[in-house]
Amino acid sequence: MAMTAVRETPPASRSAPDAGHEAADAGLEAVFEATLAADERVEPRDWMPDGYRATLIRQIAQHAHSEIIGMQPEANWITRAPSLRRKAILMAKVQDEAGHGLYLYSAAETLGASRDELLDKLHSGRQRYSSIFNYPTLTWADVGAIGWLVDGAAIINQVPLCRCSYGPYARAMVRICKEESFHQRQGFESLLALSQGTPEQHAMAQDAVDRWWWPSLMMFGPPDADSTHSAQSMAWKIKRHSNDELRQRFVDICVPQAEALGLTLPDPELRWNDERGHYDYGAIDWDEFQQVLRGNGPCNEQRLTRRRRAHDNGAWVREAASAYAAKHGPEER
Ligand code: FAQ
Repeated sequence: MAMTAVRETPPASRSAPDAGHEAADAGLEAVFEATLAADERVEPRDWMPDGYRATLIRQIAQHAHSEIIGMQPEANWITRAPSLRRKAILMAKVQDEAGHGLYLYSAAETLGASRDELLDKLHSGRQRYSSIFNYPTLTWADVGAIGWLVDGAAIINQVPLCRCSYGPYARAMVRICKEESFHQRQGFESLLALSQGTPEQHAMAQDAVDRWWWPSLMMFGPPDADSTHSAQSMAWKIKRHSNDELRQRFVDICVPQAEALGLTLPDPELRWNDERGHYDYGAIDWDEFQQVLRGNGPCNEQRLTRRRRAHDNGAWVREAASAYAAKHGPEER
């Protein structure tokens, strides 16, 4: 929490009360910039530029929607999990994702964007969710591949967000990252069991990795040269690293993990580059990424249709909660 500056009465307006709005705005902006420069947190009560607020709402909403839509591909396998233990683990994981969505919608609410408004934007296609959740889960091994690769990519992307300049988002990310870290390990362990199982199980694990690898690399967003928001978001310390930096970090971490799993990554150009101190990797199909963003991925339509239906089916719960609140008042809730 930023403790050094009093934002509600900035120096400019205190020393020159008649200097007008411009001086007051400049004073507020100076306090905001000083907070960023000191690596302190901006809090909901603080003044912030409109663009900073809008960028955070966009990113946090997109993130929250991803967590909620991201429940669908894995929930697809709850009834078909191969054992009671795997089923219990998967149910807990999917519930965790719901919880992440709720922390994030709450963080967005502190910026003045209500959950109803954000859900409405998701349902009407005016806000995005991550491209990765538009791919199907065809076999049980996909659940392991999602845990290993998708949660793995999420961690790489989200650990730096624990240092995001906006306090409520940064704090939500701390808890989310702890849980994602657990998810990633369960995915790895599940894939390892398959990889070391029968030849059919091994082939199933390899097939899942072959299908999820490239879409996982796309999760980090477009290449830096095409990233419209990165420069400003990094200046505002919302993002701490560029899309390509994080993507590279992910590749570097995954290669030895794939070896430990006894699986290969589907990229013939993947090789260690001594000069760069990183793995080189092949070209990503950015046309496919753009198609998925435009709504033409394999599951876009199904994901949104199911989400809208789940929301409609939950209308009676929202009505009952509101009626209860109206009857009993806030103190009894
Ligand atoms: N999918 O200028 P940039 C999870 C859009 S993890 C869809 O680079 P930015 C956990 C972007 O919105 C997944 N759209 O954008 C889990 C922008 O379009 P706009 C969620 C994408 O924001 C695991 C345009 O492209 N994680 O859910 C994607 O600076 C397992 C230009 O891009 C987060 O959201 C994409 N992959 O950087 C749950 C993390 N990439 O809005 C269940 C927080 C880019 O102008 C199961 N978000 N776009 O119309 C971020 O860190 C950033 O928003 C990036 C994109 C890095 C995703």
